[in-house]
Amino acid sequence: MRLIRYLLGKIILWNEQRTAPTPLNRAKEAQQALNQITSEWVLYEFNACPYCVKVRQEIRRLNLEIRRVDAKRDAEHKKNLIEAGGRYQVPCLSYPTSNGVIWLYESDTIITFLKKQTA
Ligand SMILES: N[C@@H](CCC(=O)N[C@@H](CS)C(=O)NCC(=O)O)C(=O)O
Repeated sequence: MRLIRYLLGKIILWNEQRTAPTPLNRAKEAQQALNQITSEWVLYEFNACPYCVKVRQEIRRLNLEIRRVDAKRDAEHKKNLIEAGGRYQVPCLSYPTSNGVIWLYESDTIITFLKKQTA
């Protein structure tokens, strides 16, 4: 079972590389402004989670700089996700607002949010 999970993980990561999208090209100033906005955003993820891959590919395509943390291997990030986010589920995007930090779950919801921010 462990071996199957290991091999599946390898295939997921290999396929992620194989299908990596070309990043959008924007004007330097626009990219800098966007980088500033996303500088405090954090994506909680597992390395070989297919839902996380989906979000990572969209982050690549949209050419966003978003810090990624491993919520499986790193106990501190795992704890933070559960306690502050409320659920141990990845992907989860956390970002600060004037009303506090938002913890956004569900890959499709995250992707919709990312697209909106860059529209
Ligand atoms: N519907 C969710 C599914 C996410 C999901 O199932 N994530 C799995 C990892 S692939 C998870 O967080 N599992 C929690 C655990 O393993 O404890 C999405 O699209 O984001």
